[in-house]
Amino acid sequence: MPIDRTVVLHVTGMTCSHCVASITEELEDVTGVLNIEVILNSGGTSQVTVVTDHGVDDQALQEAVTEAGFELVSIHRDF
Ligand SMILES: [Cu+2]
Repeated sequence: MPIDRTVVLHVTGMTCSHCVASITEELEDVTGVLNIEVILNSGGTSQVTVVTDHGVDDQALQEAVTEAGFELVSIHRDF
């Protein structure tokens, strides 16, 4: 049985619920992504948790964040 794993992204440039919606939309399209959880820190560093069961490509996450118009400052994995 696959185990859900998380990747935590630290993202800057997000300010409101629209930002949360657009980053969620972009990340949902990345292969392997099951769920997204955003803790918005308006004007600061927001925490975006990506849940995956098969692993996910860092480069694809990076591109999704950029596509949404924000900056990925770091990636933390539990695996
Ligand atoms: Cu916004």
